[in-house]
Amino acid sequence: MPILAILRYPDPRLHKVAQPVADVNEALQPLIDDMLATMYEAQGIGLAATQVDVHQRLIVIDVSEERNQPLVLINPVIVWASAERQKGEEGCLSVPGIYDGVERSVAVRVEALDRHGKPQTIEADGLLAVCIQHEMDHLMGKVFVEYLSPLKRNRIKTKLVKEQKEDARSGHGPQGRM
Ligand code: GNR
Ligand code: NI
Repeated sequence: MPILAILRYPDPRLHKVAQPVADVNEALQPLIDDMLATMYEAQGIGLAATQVDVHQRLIVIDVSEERNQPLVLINPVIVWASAERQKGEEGCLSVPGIYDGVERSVAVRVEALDRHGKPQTIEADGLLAVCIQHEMDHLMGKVFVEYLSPLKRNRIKTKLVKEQKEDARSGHGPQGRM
């Protein structure tokens, strides 16, 4: 199962809007498996297809402690989000080493297809609710740093561009730094 390269901010491809998956079929299964393998390898709790430069509405998530409860959400739609919101610390595999507070709904209800094309409804709160909202933002081309002040965002941009130049020079791959 190949590990996929994760795009790093400020790569403009992170801002592309994903298109709905037209047909959930066998052809999609290798991508799902590769995204799960990539998420586990990177020790993330979620991964959106956008982050591996596939601009389709597909996300994988696993917020379990044992890393054995994979969720696959295809064409996800948030059908309800709590009015109650809370600020929590977020990170992103596409923004390595950066953590900051983002306000999100504390609970959401999501409708999506599973990997077999079967409709599923997920009621989420806690970390799962945060993760779902973070991943759905990716599908819309939005990265969490866009919720931060322009000053913070520009500092992050400068830091990551510098790191990526150093990585390119030393021959370290994109996965070399978290
Ligand atoms: O691994 C991840 N951890 C995380 C922590 C707090 C809020 C959101 C996340 S998602 C992130 C993986 C990722 O970048 N998914 O897009
Ligand atoms: Ni992310």
